[in-house]
Amino acid sequence: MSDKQPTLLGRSGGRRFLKPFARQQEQRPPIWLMRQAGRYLPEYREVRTRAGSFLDLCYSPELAVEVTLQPIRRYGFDAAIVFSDILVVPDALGQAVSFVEGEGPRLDPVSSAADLARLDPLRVPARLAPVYETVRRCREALPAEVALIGFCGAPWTVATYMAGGRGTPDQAAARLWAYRDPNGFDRLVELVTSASIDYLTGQVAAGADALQIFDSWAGSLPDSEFDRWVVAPTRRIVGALKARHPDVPVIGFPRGAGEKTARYARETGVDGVGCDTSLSLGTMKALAGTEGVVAQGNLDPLLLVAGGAALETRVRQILAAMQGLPFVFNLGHGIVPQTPPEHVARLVDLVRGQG
Ligand code: 1CP
Repeated sequence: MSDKQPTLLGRSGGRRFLKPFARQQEQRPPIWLMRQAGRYLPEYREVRTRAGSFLDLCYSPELAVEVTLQPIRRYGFDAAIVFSDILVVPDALGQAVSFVEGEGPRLDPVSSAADLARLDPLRVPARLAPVYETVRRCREALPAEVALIGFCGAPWTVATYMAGGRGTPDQAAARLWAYRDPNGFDRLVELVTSASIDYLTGQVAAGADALQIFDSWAGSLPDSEFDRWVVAPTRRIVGALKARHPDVPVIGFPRGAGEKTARYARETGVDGVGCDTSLSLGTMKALAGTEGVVAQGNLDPLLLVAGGAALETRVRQILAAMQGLPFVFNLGHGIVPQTPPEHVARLVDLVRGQG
């Protein structure tokens, strides 16, 4: 929004990624990709094997820095995203979290006031200190022109894992809890919201230049619940961050929010909106134009697997539609493991105008 420009102008410096947030959009947009570090890269798989458990990797600054930098070395993206996971917050609160090879996260589900009472916000700073150390070392190691993005999961999305004990197709455990006992569920969301504010603040203090809030399951809530569980907690996080660090852009990624995305942009106070694959280019243009936020997105990750003419055609369409608007090129969701690394190189060339 126009009243955000003066504060965000200060920090863009030479970092191309920050320019759209300062309304200094250049001819070619900045590019980074959600989940740009990960299993599609052989050098990631090598470090992952050495690390032992996935959480050990998240909490080992030396290894986490290495996998954060791998995609920057290979592709020269305009931003790095610190290597961690959205589920380090429940882990830090004291919920047992593990990652089962090939199956994803497993948590001891929380479902009652007694379960909540066992979670302890006072554990969070010490448990997450290694992530802050990773941020510090990444900022030191990165080329000056590459921005560093810190992140957390949005309270709603993190709560769906905490309540369900795993990634679920319909987020039923959290939705049912929210319907049956909204005040009890609110205590869980509040706990995660406060921990997330501390977590993001710690990442900025350690050197993060921008932040992203991943609300991967925002789309599972009906209209009647969306404001309470998606908009309100996100607004609280953005407000707290802005009070402390007005010059650090915050991007929200309300995946699946569809027609509610513009309301989300307006009411949460985010500077940028991550657009999922389902949003039309018309909607993205309206977000970046009328709504006054930076639009980020929204190439289908499977086009990056397919490659070839289909990839090129769509990339050119997106670039043409967003020309001149505040825009960051990204996918509409994370890179999938079967992505051929050479297709990522081709994408970067296309966006940089060398294709
Ligand atoms: O063994 C492995 O290598 C596990 C794969 C993996 C990776 C590479 C997981 C497990 N997490 C991560 C890192 C990660 N996760 C990053 C940093 C790397 C980068 O972006 O380059 C980030 C930003 C995340 C965010 C994340 N984790 C989200 C939000 C984004 C999204 O994809 O929707 C979510 C929902 C998670 C939970 C999670 N962690 C891991 C998996 C497999 C999942 C998804 C489980 C499910 O499908 O429900």
